[in-house]
Amino acid sequence: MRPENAMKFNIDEIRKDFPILTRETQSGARVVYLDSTATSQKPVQVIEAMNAYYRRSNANIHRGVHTLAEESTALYEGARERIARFINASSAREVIYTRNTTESINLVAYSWARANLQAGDLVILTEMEHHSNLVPWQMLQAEKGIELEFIPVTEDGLLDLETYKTLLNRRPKLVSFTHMSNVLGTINPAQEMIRLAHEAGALALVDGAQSVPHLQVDVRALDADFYAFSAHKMCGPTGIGALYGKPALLEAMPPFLGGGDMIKEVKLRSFRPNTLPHKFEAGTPAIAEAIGFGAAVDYLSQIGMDAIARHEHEITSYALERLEEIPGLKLFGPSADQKGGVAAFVLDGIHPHDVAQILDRDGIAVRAGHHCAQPLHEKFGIPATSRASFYLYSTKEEVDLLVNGIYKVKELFG
Ligand code: C6P
Repeated sequence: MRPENAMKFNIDEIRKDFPILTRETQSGARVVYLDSTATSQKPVQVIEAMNAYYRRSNANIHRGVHTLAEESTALYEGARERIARFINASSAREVIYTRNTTESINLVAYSWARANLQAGDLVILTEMEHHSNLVPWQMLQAEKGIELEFIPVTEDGLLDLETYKTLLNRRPKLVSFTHMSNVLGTINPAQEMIRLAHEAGALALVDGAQSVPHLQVDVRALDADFYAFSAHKMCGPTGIGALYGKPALLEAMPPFLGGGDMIKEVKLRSFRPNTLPHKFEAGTPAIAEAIGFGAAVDYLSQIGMDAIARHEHEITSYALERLEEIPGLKLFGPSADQKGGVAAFVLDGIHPHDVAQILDRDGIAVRAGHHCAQPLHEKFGIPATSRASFYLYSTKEEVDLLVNGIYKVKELFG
């Protein structure tokens, strides 16, 4: 188990770990960072771990016997061990380093799905998926003639589980869904959905891009077959993510990319793939980033995922309460009890991009657009939303600044 609550949750102390939170924009406004769903900020502990690696230990991994190569390999593999523990995988060989959630999902689509799915086989997705859990399956549909069905999203931003149960009667081969929506914030009942998928004879792939950073995720308790996530949304660097997979599945899957490090032996006309997890990691990987990823899970573990989730819940409840007071503002997604720290909204008669641009004048960073979930926006009959999102360093004061900023936007547009 991960070490929990080793330190008391102290927001002032936590904010000191994030140097970027004290910077100002060109207009002299202090940055109010409300875009952690796009990417989180990085604490000094992560920045320093990567810095120290380049200053002291930089060398390629798995290739040399010299001191630096051994140190570098130990740091890279040590990070994997800690990431595995963080999601409660039973062993580090079940954790494949990838570039991000997108690549993790593509790994499953290219390796497992191309080897196991045929024309007519059904894959169930949901209407709230990020493009990274839609497009790889659409590509496979075009290539192999698989079928796709979608669990509908209800008006209040939840998955329609009755329809899911009906779809399962069609004996899908795979159910792939997001644990937490990046737009609605909805936390889906992953354990129940996976159990139902298994009862129907399907495997379950979970997009954990938004859940692993914010919730205590236990892949074994969930019984997920595959679980995908990105370091950059959980205080880690960009350029690295992970795919958890059950070892029996990973063992049976063909390699994804070919090249150095993923092989045991190569002849002119053949090769033998390496053991797990290296079989899926071709070429020189993102070594410093893996070390930063390890430092990020150490950081989050030290604070405690339960404490982080409690703090985010408090901030989100407060934000929803305050935003709901604003005339002409419509929020999307369920109540705070069923969602993570995301508040996507539209303002009557004002384009979401204008909202974001005007907020930016006061240093308030929110994202505007379809957030790579275009079909979900279409479902709600809107092209875009403005989205504020919260993380362990977010404060009620920042929520107040957002609300004041929105009133200013309304005034400006009359
Ligand atoms: N969502 C957002 O602003 P990558 O880019 O591979 O690290 O993560 C992709 C991804 C997959 N699933 C979900 C649920 C996500 O939220 C994201 C990334 C960011 O909402 C960037 S578009």
